[in-house]
Amino acid sequence: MKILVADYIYTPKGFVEYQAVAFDTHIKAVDTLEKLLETYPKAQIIRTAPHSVIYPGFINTHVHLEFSANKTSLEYGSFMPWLDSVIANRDELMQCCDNKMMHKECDNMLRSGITTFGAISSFGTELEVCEKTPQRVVFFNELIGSNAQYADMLYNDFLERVKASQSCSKSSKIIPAVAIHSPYSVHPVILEKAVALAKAHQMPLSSHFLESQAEREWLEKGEGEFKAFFEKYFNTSKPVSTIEEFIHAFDNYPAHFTHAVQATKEELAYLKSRGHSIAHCPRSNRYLGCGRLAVETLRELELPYSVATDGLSSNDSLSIFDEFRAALMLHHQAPINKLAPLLIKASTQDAAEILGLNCGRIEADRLADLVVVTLPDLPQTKEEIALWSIIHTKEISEVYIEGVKYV
Ligand code: MCF
Ligand code: FE
Repeated sequence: MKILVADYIYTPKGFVEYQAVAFDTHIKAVDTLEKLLETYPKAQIIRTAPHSVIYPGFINTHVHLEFSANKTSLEYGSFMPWLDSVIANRDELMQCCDNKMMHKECDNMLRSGITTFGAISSFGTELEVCEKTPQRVVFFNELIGSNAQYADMLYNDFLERVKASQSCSKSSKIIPAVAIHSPYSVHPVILEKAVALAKAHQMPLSSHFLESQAEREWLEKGEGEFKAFFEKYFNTSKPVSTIEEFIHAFDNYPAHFTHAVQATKEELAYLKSRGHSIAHCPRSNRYLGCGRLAVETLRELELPYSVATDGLSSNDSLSIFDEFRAALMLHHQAPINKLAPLLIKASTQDAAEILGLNCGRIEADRLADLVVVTLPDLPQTKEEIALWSIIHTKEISEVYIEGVKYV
């Protein structure tokens, strides 16, 4: 048994002062050190540095580790030129991206306080790294393929990858999951099969959704920048689904939709009514010229959302604190002191609930995934702790996953 003592603890009831957390693999209790010692007299006491805050480990719900080699290869600024540059550079980027590189990015995530991440896997090449990393990994096997002719072959390849991740799940913290690439790139027949598979095995399910204006124009009218793209690469000039058809494919099983920047309020309200949620990637959206997700509308609709970095294919780091700071800047109209605690909640308890994980909250019986953030000085009020944590944290001071210390 360990007892971690800090000036502040972020609990579901807010920040509490002068308390401590008792845990082994799971959290046992949150109380004063004196009280905890009465119950656990032999526990190892760990005292954190002054001005430290204990948070639940952060959850980065959406990252593409396989694209970690990108620095300047892909074109940022606008979605279609970016997608063209992915097609042109993908093979080389994959070749350069070895286990060492992906392992380093997992370690960077760990040092930013990420104890769980959702790995969107296009090819399955990061499986070994995800098996070995200390973090819990929701391993999202990606299904892609809009051409009916190749759909079965692509679906079978996807099934093989799902099976491989299922066999790893016994000896690691891997949780097998399903990712639909997007409404424009997945044929409705295999989309339906994949959603049914996720439901049958109760696997987390996600999809990129209404990321760019071009995507919306293509799905609605079969026009715009995507038209030339599909004509050039796939010899087709009609989208495989409408927005409505795509959304309805998920009617019977909740999914985590990434981006949704171009979704209307009505569409978002429908997603809410079906128990879905959104992954918000502020830097990716900005770098690919996709616009700003109206998080205030999500709040109004009570549509749950998480915060995610996306991959280095559309970002400059996989740090969750870098992402929080970017979110504070992107949503410049929002009162900063209100937004900061919402981002923290989105990346801990909301993300855990969305992915069906027993972590993300510091309370009894949750997995002991804990992160210590040390502020450079005393916060004046408890209400400011979230903001100071986001502003000042480049690296966290300590990380525990299922009670084991990794940083
Ligand atoms: O989330 C971003 C932007 N939207 C779509 N896809 C990706 C993102 N980052 C990487 N991708 C991958 C995606 O998983 O790029 C490929 C897919 O494998 C694009 S389709 C050729
Ligand atoms: Fe993505």
